[in-house]
Amino acid sequence: MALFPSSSRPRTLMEQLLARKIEAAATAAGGASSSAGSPPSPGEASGSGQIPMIAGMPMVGASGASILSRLRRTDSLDSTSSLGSLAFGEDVCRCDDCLLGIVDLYVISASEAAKKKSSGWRKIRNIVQWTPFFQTYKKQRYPWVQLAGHQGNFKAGPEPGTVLKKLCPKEEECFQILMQDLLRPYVPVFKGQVTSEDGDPVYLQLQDLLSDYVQPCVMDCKVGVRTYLEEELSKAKEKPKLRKDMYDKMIQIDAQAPTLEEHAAKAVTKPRYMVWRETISSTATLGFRIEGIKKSDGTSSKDFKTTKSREQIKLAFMEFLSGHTQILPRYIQRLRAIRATLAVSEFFQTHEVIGSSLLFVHDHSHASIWLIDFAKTMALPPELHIDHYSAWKVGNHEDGYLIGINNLIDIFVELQAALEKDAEPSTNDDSAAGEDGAAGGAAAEE
Ligand code: I3P
Repeated sequence: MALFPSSSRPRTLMEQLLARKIEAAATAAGGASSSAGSPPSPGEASGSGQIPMIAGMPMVGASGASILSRLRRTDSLDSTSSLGSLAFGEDVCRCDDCLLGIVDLYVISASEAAKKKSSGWRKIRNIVQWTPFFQTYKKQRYPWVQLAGHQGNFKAGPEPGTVLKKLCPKEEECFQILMQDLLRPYVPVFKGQVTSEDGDPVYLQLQDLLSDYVQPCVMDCKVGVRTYLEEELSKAKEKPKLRKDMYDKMIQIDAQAPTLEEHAAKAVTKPRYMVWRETISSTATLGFRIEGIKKSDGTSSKDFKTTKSREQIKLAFMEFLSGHTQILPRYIQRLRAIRATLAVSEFFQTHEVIGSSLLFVHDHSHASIWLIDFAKTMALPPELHIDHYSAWKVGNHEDGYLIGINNLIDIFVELQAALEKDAEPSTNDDSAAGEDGAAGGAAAEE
């Protein structure tokens, strides 16, 4: 099956990256991917419908448990083990990671499923950027992909279109405060906890952010100049823990990056890895980075670890827009509304926001942005004030969140200005066109 529809047009950047990944996967994984069948072509993917997310019904305590008990528990929740999933008797993974498109590849293994009486979802990391199967929701089929976040932390909700996120007490605290804060319209609605009958971990039930979209494009951008907590840093100093997995991820990108000692240990500490990740991406310089993008044709990519310059980011944003450039002003408007609300939000004034993302979602007719992921968002000591903009020094808790928001707005505005300039009727007077373009850009900044 062809990876991409045959056409005379050149492959886009994302298609080239995906093709490279598929070729590598074919070599590396061999039979693994064949057990899942051939990956769907974007042509097939584009026949997909909505991605179901959170419907939102309170499910605390007994009622939640009774609904959960009807579900088939399929796997461990440990993010380092195989993927957990609550299945509805369909051969699909319905976890939120998958819904949001942060994945790698999930395949179902019939033999495992039969042996373990589980769905046998098996995770193959970093092989291809779409899943080899389709979910069915409201009689629509769509490819199951995922963009970012810890694998295994999310489950499909007990009712179609709901999502459960593994409970993190700090994140729950944030959601509770956010539900009373001015930021409430910009975060998924928190519907309470859901507990399983057999003592399985408790989940947070969150609003489905994609349910109103048809074949949505989804992008996850992690905001802030720092992605680790000060406490992670101090713990690592007290008791350095070497991470082989992080060393492996590091050399995959740049074999020269580790020091001689790190090469000898074949391991690095987490803060060392996190700081390195920040500097190879746009986190350290622009205060945000792209974690993953899923396009409306069903293809997705997480290959943005070295996307650092404004130009690289603009290219990625254009891929994300997938031709829906009419959506740009809505994203700019929403980002400005978020910035204005952050300025008056008590939550924002009293919290250090680390590792939190903005989720961009659009289809051909509408678009929105939400603040998501608050597991590393911490209440500041009462006497401490941060402006989310000043440079971070150990102890001052600055997160650079507003640096990221400002740069996101600027970059979207620059893209809009460039598109407007391109759309202007061509003129023989090049100098006049240049001046008009500059004026257009300035106007768009207003
Ligand atoms: C991961 C990313 C995550 C981080 C995770 C890293 O690196 O930085 O934000 O989780 O740490 O492995 P990458 O994106 O390069 O894969 P936290 O933000 O929750 O710390 P982990 O492996 O300790 O979960």
